[in-house]
Amino acid sequence: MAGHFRGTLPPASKSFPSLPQFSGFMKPCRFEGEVHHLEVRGTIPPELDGTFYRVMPDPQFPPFVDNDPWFNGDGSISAFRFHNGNVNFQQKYVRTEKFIREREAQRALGGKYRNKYTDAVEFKIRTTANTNIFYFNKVLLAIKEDAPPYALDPVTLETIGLCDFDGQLPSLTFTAHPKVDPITKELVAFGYEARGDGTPDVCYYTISPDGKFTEVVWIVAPVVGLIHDFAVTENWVLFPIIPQICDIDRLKQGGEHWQWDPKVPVYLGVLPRRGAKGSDVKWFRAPNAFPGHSTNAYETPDGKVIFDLPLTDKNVFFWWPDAEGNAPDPESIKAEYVRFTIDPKATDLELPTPEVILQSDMEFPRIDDRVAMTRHRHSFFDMMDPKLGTDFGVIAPVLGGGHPLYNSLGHLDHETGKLEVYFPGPTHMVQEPVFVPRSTDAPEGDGFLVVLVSNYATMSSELHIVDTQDFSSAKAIVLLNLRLRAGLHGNWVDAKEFAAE
Ligand code: V55
Ligand code: FE
Repeated sequence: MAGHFRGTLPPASKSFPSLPQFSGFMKPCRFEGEVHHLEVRGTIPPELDGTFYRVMPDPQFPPFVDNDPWFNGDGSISAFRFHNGNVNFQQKYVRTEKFIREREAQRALGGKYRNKYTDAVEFKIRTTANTNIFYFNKVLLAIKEDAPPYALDPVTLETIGLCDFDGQLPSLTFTAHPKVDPITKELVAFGYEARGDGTPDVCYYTISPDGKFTEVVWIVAPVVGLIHDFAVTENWVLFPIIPQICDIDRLKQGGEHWQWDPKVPVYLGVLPRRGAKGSDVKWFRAPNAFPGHSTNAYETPDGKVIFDLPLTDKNVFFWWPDAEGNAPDPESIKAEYVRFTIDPKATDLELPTPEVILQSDMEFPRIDDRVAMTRHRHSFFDMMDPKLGTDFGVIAPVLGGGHPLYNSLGHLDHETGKLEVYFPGPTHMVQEPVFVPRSTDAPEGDGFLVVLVSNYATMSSELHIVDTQDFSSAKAIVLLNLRLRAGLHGNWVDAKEFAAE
């Protein structure tokens, strides 16, 4: 086999390694198919008319590299289609180049996470498309931040092909966290390591609702760090850099893409959203920490930018340690909910200490996307609070591992400071919620959360439907009778959006 692989390729294994990320609930699922008319406990609100799409990393074949992390699995898309109180389920892998060639070869060919020098063959595009599934301009985009998206048919989940936006995509990469402007319907996005592995180049772009690239700005980051999520306001774009650093020589030697660097600050790039030059970017700094997913950002009347997100001083990606091999105990990683107030015009590049808006350990924040880029009053997120009554005795033996764990959902009213908590049950862990408004003109935050839940007593996945006006219990629990692994991101696409086209 001609390729980059430097050693002797080990024979193909028919079993997954006995490691936490391949054990218990994390055993690869690998199921493709459909189940119609899922069993429902309770009543699905009739207002829910649309599809909840989500993606999970799910390796098609056992890896030939050691200790392959959760993040390196092949992207598998789940669709839950809601109509008239009924839910149909469908699941399909993204037909990436890697997936197709591995199926032909009947074995893993891709090597380590984001290290092409460890592959068994040379790929044109080696992405797993495993991080987000996002509806834009009539197609689903299955995205991982190391490559362009793959376009999928929203109805059949069939892969249409790699999406370079008719040749307009200027960057080799595309963020897994693009943002839609709810007013202009533009897609605002970027790629980092945009000129190839280990390059400090970031390419910022805006795409019109019908798919034309408008703004394109190339900027240079102060370090080759991980820019997983970002934030957009009416007039500004923010790029937070996680201090996980890429070194091209380490990659060439077959090492990890990322290494935690406790000496690198959190850089926050601030760029004018429209009409900017690359040199207009300002790189603000905060002390070393791990900035998590962006809730949202918006501007105040006096021209400041508010940016809410989880933040922890620990390396959340504990499977990529620092140069000395140090990584935190996963159970010690707790992110607080913070608010940065940024003056984009400031000449002092040290950011003021952010305000802690919630001390509970939280991640995967979501808002009512109708207020994106403007002031949000409500946010919804995953929380871990062991005091809520999780039965770790039941869960621990079948948990597997290699990913963060959250046992509840939070709803923070940012105006009153009130926190509400939804607890799905003592043998349950939650994935990322999505918010669905009750109606087109419902007030901000009035609607439903749809969340995929892992039940470790039944070893099956469930969808919980929670009314944001009543966090005491779920309105409906949809039983899947299948075990889906820990996933990353999902989105709701309302039937009205399909109908509008
Ligand atoms: C993340 C996930 C990824 C990745 C980089 O959640 C960052 C963050 C599933 O893959 O490659
Ligand atoms: Fe993410």
